[in-house]
Amino acid sequence: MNRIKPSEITPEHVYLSRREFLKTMGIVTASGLLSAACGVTKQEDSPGLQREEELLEVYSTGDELGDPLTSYQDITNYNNYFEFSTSKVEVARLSQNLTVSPWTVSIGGLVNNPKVYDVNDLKNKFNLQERVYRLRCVEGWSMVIPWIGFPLAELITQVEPTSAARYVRFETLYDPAQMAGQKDQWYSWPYVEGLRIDEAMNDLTILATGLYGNDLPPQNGAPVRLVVPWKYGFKSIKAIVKIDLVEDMPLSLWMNAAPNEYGFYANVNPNVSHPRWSQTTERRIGDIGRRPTLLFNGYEEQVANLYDGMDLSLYY
Ligand SMILES: Nc1nc2c(c(=O)[nH]1)N[C@H]1C(S)=C(S)[C@@H](COP(=O)(O)O)O[C@H]1N2
Ligand SMILES: [Mo]
Repeated sequence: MNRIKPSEITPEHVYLSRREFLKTMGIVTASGLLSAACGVTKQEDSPGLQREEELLEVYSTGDELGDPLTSYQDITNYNNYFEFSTSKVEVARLSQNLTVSPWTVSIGGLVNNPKVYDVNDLKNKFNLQERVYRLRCVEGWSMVIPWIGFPLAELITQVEPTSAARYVRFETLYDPAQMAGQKDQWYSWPYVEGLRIDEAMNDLTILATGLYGNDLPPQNGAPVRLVVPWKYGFKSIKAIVKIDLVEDMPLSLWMNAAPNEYGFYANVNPNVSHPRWSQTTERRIGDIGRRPTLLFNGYEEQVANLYDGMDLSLYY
């Protein structure tokens, strides 16, 4: 979490309008942050104002490339979540009644110390942090999202993978009674995704439990989802119930559905086209026009070494 530097104190009128902005998003109430329990920052002596200022600072700074955060409204009303709908603008409404508590996540497979966590224990045990990441969907749109989460590496270390473990496999809840989209026989439910173990251990890879200072809403993957910001958005699997350390490369839902269109690696790469469209540019939600897409979604410095010696043009 960034601390406010004196040189960055916001002029009061700007501060007040930002506060109004957060209020309309439900982030701030008259009595302070709604997210008091989220654990993003330490409880201080003057909780309300100080913590608001810290969040306002993060939220007004945008990402490290200087682009503003996508609005809470857009992040929570333009969603890919095929368990509920193939229409991005219908997901929010159709997912509102998903039961997200109680919720357990089991972590097992090739490990010495398998665990089953209640999601609240995950939130208490691991050190929740604010992470502002770009999300680039394979369809050619993108957002900048302030997640709350913790490094997946911390969880993996807890379960002690054996030397046979080479990949991590993630699975979404399977419950067609709640997720009507899972009645669609075209897809092999539940949604499955995977990472190589070194990708999973990279510091950028988080399990997210919140955004904009609050718990995740259902449409964004509550109560816990993966976020892998240098890969196309479909890798960032929502509503996770099961994580397994495995020996063989997992077969994801998208690899199974359309193997010539969606690969295992799915690293954001403007130089490798999707079979049906170019990936050189993207539309940032809220912007007019398009912008260039960046190799590894702008995280080249942090992750390029994971792919040393690989011909990136071969691994869609
Ligand atoms: N279980 C599940 N996870 C999923 C999806 C999905 O349909 N089901 N869609 C993916 C896609 S294509 C994208 S772009 C992101 C969108 O995340 P957001 O709605 O939080 O922006 O979620 C990913 N995770
Ligand atoms: Mo996506």
